Amino acid sequence: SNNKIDSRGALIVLEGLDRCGKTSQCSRLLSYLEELGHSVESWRFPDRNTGVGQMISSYLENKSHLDDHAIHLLFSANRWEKRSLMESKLKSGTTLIIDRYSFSGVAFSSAKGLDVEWCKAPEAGLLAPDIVIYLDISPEKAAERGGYGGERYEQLEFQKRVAQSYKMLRDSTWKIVDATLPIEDVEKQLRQIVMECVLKCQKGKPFVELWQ
Ligand code: Z5A
Repeated sequence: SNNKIDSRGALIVLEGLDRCGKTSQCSRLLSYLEELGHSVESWRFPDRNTGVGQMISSYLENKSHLDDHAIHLLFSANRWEKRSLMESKLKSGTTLIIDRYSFSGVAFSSAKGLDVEWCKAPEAGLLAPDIVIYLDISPEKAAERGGYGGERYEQLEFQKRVAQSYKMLRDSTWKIVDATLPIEDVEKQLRQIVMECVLKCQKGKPFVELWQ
């Protein structure tokens, strides 16, 4: 009937600079929701397992060179490869916790000097997250955490430009969380934000698409 509620899973994205703690928090959220009996999966972009993902991985490891525009489009294609699976998972009631998404795509490429609108264009039509949780940490503090590996973007000056780019992408779906707090305190805040969102989506919050 017309009154039927289209219950669905929530699309939750974590964003932030390298070393902000996204990966740690995604796995904690996954366990938390599983323990509560929710259907939930954690994904990450880039998804290095696909054919496109392998090209991205080799680029990030400095094993291949690609034009800035070309790599931008590969990151975007890597999300498009997963779009229909994403929609069917959400419709079947599975919540997705995603480590990086289109905002990383735009923030990193525009930090290299590419035009922001050009960067956004290939993302239009992907599903918009129900919330974006931005784990906020200064580039200097993030660098202090150590473990900066040899990957392409792991340099302080570049991370400073990425932080600036992220700032202009913020909108009403964003929650900014202080990522310098102890890991358990960050986790506590995230649990609350995520549960609220999961409940809204169970009540049939409509899907929205990015940037059109
Ligand atoms: N990229 C792009 O250009 N375009 C795109 O479209 C997409 C991505 C999707 C690879 O991403 C690169 O691709 C990435 C952006 C670009 N480059 N950079 N920079 P990736 O996902 O493979 O890599 P990453 O996300 O940058 O790195 P990561 O290792 O997964 O970092 P993390 O998830 O933020 O952090 P973590 O592993 O959870 O924590 C880092 C360390 O800090 C670790 O030792 C923790 O124990 C510690 N930690 C965590 N939380 C805390 C707190 N609260 N206090 C103290 N210490 C903490």
